[in-house]
Amino acid sequence: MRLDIVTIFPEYLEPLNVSLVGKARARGVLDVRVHDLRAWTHDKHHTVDDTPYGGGPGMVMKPEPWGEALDEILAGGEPGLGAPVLVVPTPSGRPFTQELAVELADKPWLVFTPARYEGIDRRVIDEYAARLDVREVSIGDYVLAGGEAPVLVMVEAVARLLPGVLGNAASHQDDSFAPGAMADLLEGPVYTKPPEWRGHGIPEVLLSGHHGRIARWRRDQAFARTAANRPDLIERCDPEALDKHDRAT
Ligand code: 6GU
Repeated sequence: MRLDIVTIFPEYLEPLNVSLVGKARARGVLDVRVHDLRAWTHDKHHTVDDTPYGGGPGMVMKPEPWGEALDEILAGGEPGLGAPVLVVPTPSGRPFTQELAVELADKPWLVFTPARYEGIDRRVIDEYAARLDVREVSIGDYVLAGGEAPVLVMVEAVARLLPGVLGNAASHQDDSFAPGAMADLLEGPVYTKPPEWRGHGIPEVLLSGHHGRIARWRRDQAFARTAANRPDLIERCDPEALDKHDRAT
């Protein structure tokens, strides 16, 4: 998978050299290219922003550098790659979900345009929406100073779904929010050695060797955690997915 990221803070994307994403890059599974938007400015101060039409606070990112940057990146696709999906991080976008991560993980090429200030001149999005699949995406209901942290979030969520990136293919089968996993419940608690730590033991059932009872216990824990932390997920889940035991809890 190829990823292009255009930003005025290339250093902000350094974490993409570390851990899971860093290893996927080193192994050639991911081809990540970080570009400095200011390379497509032509004035002495490398200006990327200007005051908003209609007045109001803050600054807006000028369209010309984005247009030149995106045109050059789009023209540089290898044969067979086709057109990229353009992912525009913005608090006004559609929610980023596991479902969208799964959809994006199937694309050969993604281009991200993390913005600063009050965002990018709308004409840039309109221009490329006429030619490309453009997704305006938010990572949650809070406001960040820029789209770089959301890009780190989205790239990690997508990269771990790529074939061969996670050590164990089964390890995302029952992720919280994985489609169809554990009937959309959050994951429950996990334990490892030692069997006693600071006076805390391990739930007996996990030491029992009874796979059926262990699966039942894990499901009950997942249900209890979901009810406590995300009652909204219980309310909108299919009643068929809840058994008698859940409904009594
Ligand atoms: Cl994608 N960008 C910014 N600036 N703030 C956000 C966001 C994105 N998602 C949630 N808050």
